[in-house]
Amino acid sequence: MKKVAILTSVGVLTMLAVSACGANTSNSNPQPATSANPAPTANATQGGATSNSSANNTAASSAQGQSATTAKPVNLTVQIVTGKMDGKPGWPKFEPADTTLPANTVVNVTVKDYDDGPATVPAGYNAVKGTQNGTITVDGKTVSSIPAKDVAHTITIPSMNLNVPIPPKTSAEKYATVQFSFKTPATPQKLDWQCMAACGSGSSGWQGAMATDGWMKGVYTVQ
Ligand SMILES: [Cu+2]
Repeated sequence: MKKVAILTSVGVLTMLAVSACGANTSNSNPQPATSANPAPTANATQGGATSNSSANNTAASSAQGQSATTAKPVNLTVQIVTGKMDGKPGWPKFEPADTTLPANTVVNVTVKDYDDGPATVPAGYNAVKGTQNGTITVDGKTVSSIPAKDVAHTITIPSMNLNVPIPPKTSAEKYATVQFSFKTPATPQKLDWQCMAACGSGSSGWQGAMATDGWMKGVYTVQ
């Protein structure tokens, strides 16, 4: 009796997952179910919601339960270019500094740092925080922090308690590669990020690029 119930619910979940995928590819409107169920908007963008209202309750709960495994990660590649490269000497720059990310989704970030000089960070900002597993990879090697003297830039999102230290490139490489993953919040919002390594201008190093949107700070819009 119990076995039958489990098998049946697995079957239902499988069918829902299949139909959800079908709905996702055939319907580009990302929010078909907001009127029926306003809470899981993030799930709606994953294709968890079907337009069939009779299946709404089950669809919503199955999408919730499966979001960890069925939500498709997205990739984000970010370059850190030097002032020489971006035509504004002394102004290193993240490209892009502003971007849009889906809610409730794992983002696989690849940072290519062309900058070869370290900068001073406040205590603690050499440690990794808020990523999946609490780690990053630097040129393929998994670490949970880098030496403070080896930090060139950071990607720091205070509202998520996320901090990713980024080392300068070595003379042997074209750029340093840092990779990490993090999960976006479930609800749409703007995530302000800031580099915390004093790589700008002025006596503190916190002016110029550090204080300017689009250079060492920006906004990730979660929707
Ligand atoms: Cu910086």
